Amino acid sequence: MKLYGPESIRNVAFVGHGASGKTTLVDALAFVAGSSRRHGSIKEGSTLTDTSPDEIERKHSISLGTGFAEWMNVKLNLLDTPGYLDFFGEVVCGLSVADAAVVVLSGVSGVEVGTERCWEACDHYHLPRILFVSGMDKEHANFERVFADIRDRLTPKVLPVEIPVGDGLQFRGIINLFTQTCQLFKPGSKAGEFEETPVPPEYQEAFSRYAEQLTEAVAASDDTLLEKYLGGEPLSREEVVPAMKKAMLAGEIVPLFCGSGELQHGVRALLTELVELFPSPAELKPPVEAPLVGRVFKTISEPHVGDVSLFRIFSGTIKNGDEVWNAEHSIAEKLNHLSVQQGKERQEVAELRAGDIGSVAKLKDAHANDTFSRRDHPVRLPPMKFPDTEATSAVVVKQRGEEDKLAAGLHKLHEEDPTFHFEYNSELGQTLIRGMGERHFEILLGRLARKYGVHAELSRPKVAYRETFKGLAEGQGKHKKQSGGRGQYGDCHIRIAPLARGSGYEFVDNIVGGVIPNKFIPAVDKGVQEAARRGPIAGYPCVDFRCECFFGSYHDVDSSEQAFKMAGILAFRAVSAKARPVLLEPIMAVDVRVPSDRMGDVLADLSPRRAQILTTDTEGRHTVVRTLIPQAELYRYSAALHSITHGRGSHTEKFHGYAEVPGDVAAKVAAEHKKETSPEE
Ligand SMILES: Nc1nc2c(ncn2[C@@H]2O[C@H](COP(=O)(O)OP(=O)(O)O)[C@@H](O)[C@H]2O)c(=O)[nH]1
Ligand SMILES: [Mg+2]
Repeated sequence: MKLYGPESIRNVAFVGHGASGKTTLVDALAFVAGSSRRHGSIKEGSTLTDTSPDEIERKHSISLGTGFAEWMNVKLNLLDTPGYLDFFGEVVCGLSVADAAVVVLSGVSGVEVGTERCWEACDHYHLPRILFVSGMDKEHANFERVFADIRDRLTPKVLPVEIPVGDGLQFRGIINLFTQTCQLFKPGSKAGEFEETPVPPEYQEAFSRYAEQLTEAVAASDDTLLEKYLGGEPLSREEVVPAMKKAMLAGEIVPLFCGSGELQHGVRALLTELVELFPSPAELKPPVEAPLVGRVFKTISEPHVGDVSLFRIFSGTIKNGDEVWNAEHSIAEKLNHLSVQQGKERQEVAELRAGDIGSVAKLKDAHANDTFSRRDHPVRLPPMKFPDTEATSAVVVKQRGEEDKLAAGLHKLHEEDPTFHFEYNSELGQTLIRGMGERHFEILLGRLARKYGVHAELSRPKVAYRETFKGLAEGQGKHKKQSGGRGQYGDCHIRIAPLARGSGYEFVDNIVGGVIPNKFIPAVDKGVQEAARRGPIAGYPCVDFRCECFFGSYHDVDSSEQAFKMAGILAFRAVSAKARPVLLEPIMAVDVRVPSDRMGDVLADLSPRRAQILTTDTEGRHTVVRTLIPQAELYRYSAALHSITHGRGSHTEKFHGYAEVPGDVAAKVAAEHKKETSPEE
């Protein structure tokens, strides 16, 4: 491969809603440029960037795929991202190393949830972007409708640079306002063959209207051009393109193109626009000044190869075999077999320069978010910000004895996917996983089975209930045993009193006159604490109470720490049942963000979940509802919210505290506990 310097590289992320045509378009771009050998298809599972068995089977992207197209002596690095929100972490990985984005829309569906979400993410990264309406050949595709949709729901700064000749099944050409020419497709062409013609007469009116809009908007962004324009002089393509590029960088213009990735229409023109309208890394400021800065934005573990790390260089050059410094883990890594990815294929290269994207296999300890630098100039780039997890579940192995393998497999999955987390909760005796949604979990479990040989399934997470007391009570615990030899004697009187929520446990020694010798009092405390691990209602740990030991007796010979601990246990058991015990449940602070027009349905769903609504605030078209919801009511909430809002709602959960469980619910929990502890009944 040729060597490319920063001025001849473009890093472009392809983002948008699922099934809008991103993967097909990326495949077509690489193919039309001559950089990949064949034009693949989703149907046949042969695209450049949907290469994992999951993606081929499900016919949609799941993880970030990378390829490149060499065009006009420029290397276009193409980052194909998945559209489903469950895999939004991959979009973040892609955008964090892109200098620009193509937002792909379906000519049939226009602006969708995923489009809006990706648009916001591009805003966050301040990326210049191009809008591309793909699938113009699909039945019911309609350019004008999609254009209006974009103006209404994404940005008023959209400016068509191409308009189609015919929509849907009539789609037969593209008029380019830059070149002022029309490409008419050869009938039946499958490889984008076209004939260049003047603008057809029936399109003259639309052409003039859009061309006028375009010239005016571009002229308005540049003083010299504006003067010329107002003076009535025509603007040439050579003048318009750089001015537009500048306006795009400033976020003032978003050009709109159209075509068909499947039929490769509009693909050559798009290649040229990507080169001409998007900035090269040479034109952008690197995030920090240092001789070498590279970000690992993704690791993929591949069978037979091991871990492959994808990285982008922001400054400096890396040669094959170079050693780089990973300041995150304070280790040096040797980059052998330096490569670039073309889909799943790796092409070895001698060196990669600033701005470029490459890959390297078998590093010792490199993960997404790590930075490559030089040991004498260590750098750690600020981490990519991944979305908060939306869903929690428990996971169990199907076959006993595979628990260790499960933990190892989950660990690998987490290393590959920063939006996936897991932990073993020893109190509940469950492995809990957190991620973006049910679809995300499903994919992860499939990957776990295929790659790591662990078969596991989702199960409902148990709830970490607590117990506490609402009343005062006192009583005695006496442990006395006389079974030949030395006996055992311990006797204590305790009082239980409630404490404020969150205060934990307190022990008060109120023994007077040495009725219990000092050395045995801590043993009473120990006994109470041990017994309080299993509360009187349903065996959950007791919290937020004070235990006061105020009286007792002892025996000169038979008393021991062990005996007083036993007395403490007996005392707690006797007194706790009388101190009006109640069940507490974990409450989560849940922020739900939904389109305001779905608020009614969302609130209707929240009420049976025993939600306490704190505030509702409007943010543009959205409403954010802050609520407190018992954790027990949140199982599969992300899936429910998804279906109520057609994918437009999202939520975050954070532990808030414990609160008393209403009587009817508590009775159910207690009954379940009884069933579990005495299954023979
Ligand atoms: N007719 C037609 N079908 C397309 C076009 N682009 C994509 N498709 C089909 O639409 C579906 C989704 O395409 P895909 O590239 O996976 O979309 P992505 O989810 O955005 O990556 C697949 O069945 C494609 O074959 C197009 O330009 N024309
Ligand atoms: Mg895709």
